Amino acid sequence: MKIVLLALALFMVSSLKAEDGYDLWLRYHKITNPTLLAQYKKQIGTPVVLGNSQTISIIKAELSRAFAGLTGTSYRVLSSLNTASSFIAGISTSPVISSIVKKEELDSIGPEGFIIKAKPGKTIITSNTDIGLLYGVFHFLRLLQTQQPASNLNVISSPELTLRLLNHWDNLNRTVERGYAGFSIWNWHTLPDYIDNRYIDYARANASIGINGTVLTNVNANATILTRPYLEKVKALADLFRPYGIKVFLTARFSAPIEIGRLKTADPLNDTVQRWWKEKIKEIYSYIPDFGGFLVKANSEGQPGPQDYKRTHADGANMLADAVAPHNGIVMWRAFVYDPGSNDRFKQAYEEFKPLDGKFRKNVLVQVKNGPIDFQPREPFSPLFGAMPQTPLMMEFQLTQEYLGQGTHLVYEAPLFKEVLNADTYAKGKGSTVAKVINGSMDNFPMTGMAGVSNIGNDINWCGHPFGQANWYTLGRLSWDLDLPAGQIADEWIKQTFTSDRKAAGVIKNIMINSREALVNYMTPVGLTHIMYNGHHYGPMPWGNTLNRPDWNPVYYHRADSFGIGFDRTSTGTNALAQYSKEVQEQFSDINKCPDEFLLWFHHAAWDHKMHSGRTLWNELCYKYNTGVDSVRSFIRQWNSLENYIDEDRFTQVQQLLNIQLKDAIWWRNACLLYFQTFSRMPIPANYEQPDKSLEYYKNIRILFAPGNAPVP
Ligand code: GCW
Repeated sequence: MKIVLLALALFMVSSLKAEDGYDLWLRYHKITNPTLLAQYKKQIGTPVVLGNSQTISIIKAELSRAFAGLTGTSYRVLSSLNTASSFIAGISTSPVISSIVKKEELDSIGPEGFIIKAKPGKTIITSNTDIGLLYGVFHFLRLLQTQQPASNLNVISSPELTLRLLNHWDNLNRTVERGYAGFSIWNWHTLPDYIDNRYIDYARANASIGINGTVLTNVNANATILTRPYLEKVKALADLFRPYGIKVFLTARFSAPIEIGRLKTADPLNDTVQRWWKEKIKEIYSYIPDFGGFLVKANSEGQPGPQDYKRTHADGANMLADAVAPHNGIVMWRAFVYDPGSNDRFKQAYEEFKPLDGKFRKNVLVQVKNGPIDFQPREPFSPLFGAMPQTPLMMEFQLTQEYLGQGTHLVYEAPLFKEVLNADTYAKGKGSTVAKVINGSMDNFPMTGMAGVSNIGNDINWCGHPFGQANWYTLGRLSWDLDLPAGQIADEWIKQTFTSDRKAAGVIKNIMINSREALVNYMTPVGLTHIMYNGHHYGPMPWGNTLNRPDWNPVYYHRADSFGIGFDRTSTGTNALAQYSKEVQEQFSDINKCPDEFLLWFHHAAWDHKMHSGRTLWNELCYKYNTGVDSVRSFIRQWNSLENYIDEDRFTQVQQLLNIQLKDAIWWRNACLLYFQTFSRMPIPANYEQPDKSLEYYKNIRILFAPGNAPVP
């Protein structure tokens, strides 16, 4: 018996080939369940893909690769029908399709949607365009990879948002601002002549989850990208990405007319400046006829912008919008601004943008970060959502984990994204969720979007931490369908990326689903925010008070004193709450009703304030910090139970990273509790682990070369 078990264990281990993560969620490993395998083989039968274009060739290649991997049998994907054709993919104009799929169905899916119909032994995938067909094919392959039944399907699907984008904060010298996965995947030096296979795999991966655009360059922009030699490089990428349905966008440095155009000004109302941009944009379109347009960070953190000339954000955005409009381009203008004009950084984006509602051209979207401050572990939704009914607002989430443990912590972000999307703005009564603001349904906008600040670099596994890929995957899937539950996205990703073993997949899902709350607990519980280390933002620095802008210092955010802790944003404080609708204000303004997880976002609460849990605020902090640490311990135990289910390389990699995460969680807990204790003067309850080092020890920790913090060239 023992020998049999040992042999079985050895077999399991040796059958799991080392994986480096490069294949992402497109591994196409062989289906081991014999019933499913037989069903899939029957559905595939003799596959045919109709049509003739680069995209169609891509579809054929993907299907051959996937079918061979999933079934262990090689397939030739044919180009024309015969009587045996059992799997048919083709756009709606093919007669065989129009005889099966109803016109109303095709009309309902728009240019990017798709339809899949299957009955035993027959599968039809169709759409109105080749790109829609590509999405449909990837959807079908996802069903197979996640081992769903495939012999009885009636899928009619189209994307909820029109712009589903990655924002790369990649510099031209290949450093990546807030990048934790190596250098930029864009090798500007060897482009346009050298085409790295990664560019193609990047496009495949994005297409497989419906991402249809990429902003190649950092929002802290360098005008050089707009010069001829660089446009040739951009063109090479755009040509590669086009057949995958991916449009290329660039960041526009507002002062480009001065820096590369030798003008004296970049004033958006100046004729010469306007003419310069028109010419420049014409040149861009001569290289890239379907260029998407610009993403702009202006008058924020030292970036140039229209306010340098006493003009508004609308003046700046409209000038660029007018120049790209004849080419069908768009402008995404970021609302991430916080010049210290008011008494609370929370309020600044709203104060600058709300008055501009209705003043932007039709081809402008305002891109808003999910929260009012900056991608913290937990923020209330930005009060701009619901406050600009005449302006399409797009969502900006951060996939790269700048404030979420960076490249070493396992944090699945879908629960964070869903929390924001489901938040109710009450802008038009109950049910006016953030999701309804950004999907355009509340105010009737045809152009909608969501962007994720990319976590991709040139590390072999793309995202550094093996679980970082899940956040990229989430961006694609959620921007296609905002209703997808975090759990379902995790299920899909785990099965495709790691294993479809039910028990193992369940364990991984449990870790993922709880990971964000664990991080909140060991970093910033009860509504604490922005108490990370200066500059690189890795590790705790709640005592930080040395930077010359007050709103860059942690003490600005937590305001701890002998009375208590937290930022009073009610009417007795900065009254930032007034930026929300009445109903939202009511949820937060009463200190006794405010949900515990947002307490310190809105109140300066006494150390002995009674929480909903029944504990005092101080004891709650101690409890939460310890719970966060315990959660990571439990992640480690759970992960360790998977040794026989995951290939050794990825198993060990995650295991080591989880150990770093635990060390960091303990560092966070001890440093924060010891520091806050200097104000509360209360003991850490004896039932918790006591810090084994002094506050001085933690204050003296220096992480000098944390990644992602390179100065912008
Ligand atoms: O959170 C801050 C980051 C900056 C970033 C900025 C932004 C690109 O620390 O690195 O700059 O946000 O979003 O513009």
